[in-house]
Amino acid sequence: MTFTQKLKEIQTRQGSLLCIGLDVDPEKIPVHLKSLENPVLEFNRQIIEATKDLVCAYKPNLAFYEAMGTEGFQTLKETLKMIPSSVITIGDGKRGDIGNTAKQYARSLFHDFGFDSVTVNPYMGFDSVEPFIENPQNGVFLLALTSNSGSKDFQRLKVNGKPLYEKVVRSAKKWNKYDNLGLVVGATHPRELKLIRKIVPDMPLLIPGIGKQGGDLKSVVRYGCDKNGQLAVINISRSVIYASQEKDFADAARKEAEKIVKEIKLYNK
Ligand code: OMP
Repeated sequence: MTFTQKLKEIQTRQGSLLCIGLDVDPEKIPVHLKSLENPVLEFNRQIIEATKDLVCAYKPNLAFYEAMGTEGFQTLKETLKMIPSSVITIGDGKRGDIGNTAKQYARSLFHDFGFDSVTVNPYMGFDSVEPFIENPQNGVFLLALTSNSGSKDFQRLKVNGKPLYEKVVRSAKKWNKYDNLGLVVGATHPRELKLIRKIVPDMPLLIPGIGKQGGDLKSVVRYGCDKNGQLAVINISRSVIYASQEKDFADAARKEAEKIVKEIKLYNK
């Protein structure tokens, strides 16, 4: 089964397009956890326990774990063990390097950590992407049009009359011979999201930027889904995992996730 087929199956079974970003900042976790041996791991355990029936994916951003040094790597590995196989994991490291080095990144993320999918920066071209996509079961989300304001600096520049991000989208479509390639499109660009979905009707789109970054959920659902109301993976990190920074944080995260799932269903009719 290819990554895209697996994603569809999981989204159907879970009845959800929501991806929770496990972007855990030790300074933001509730005080009562801070005396534990590994507060971040306990935080993740409780968030996962409280939300695992509401999501299609979890996306730990590697930066938050790398910033904790050796212990962070261990925490990430332990966190991955807690995520049920009924959902997808996305290792968000936005890697990108020459083929020989990319091979090592792919080995680390897919074999050592065991992620189902990863984010990759396509700026260095096909040979930097190839090592990630050679196994159809491994999913790859290429950065196309990112959610941040800096996305205009390069991604929107015109190349032969078309914006650079569109070139990335069309190249990804061509490279997708194993049905395991997807794209990252920020929720902050609804018009472009619609256009991108038209170019790639059958590819997964990872869509971050809802919540703290101000993206609009309704347009993300309307424009980001495929014809069956699937294949959009809508990521929300801070506004779910820090819905409360008190003892009730896991309950609060669940309530927030439930609210979002309900809204997605409403817009996805
Ligand atoms: P929140 O803004 O807290 O929901 O977090 C967004 C998450 O998505 C972070 O892990 C970002 O690094 C990631 N992200 C973006 O915010 N914008 C992008 O364009 C791409 C990503 C990503 O690849 O996930």
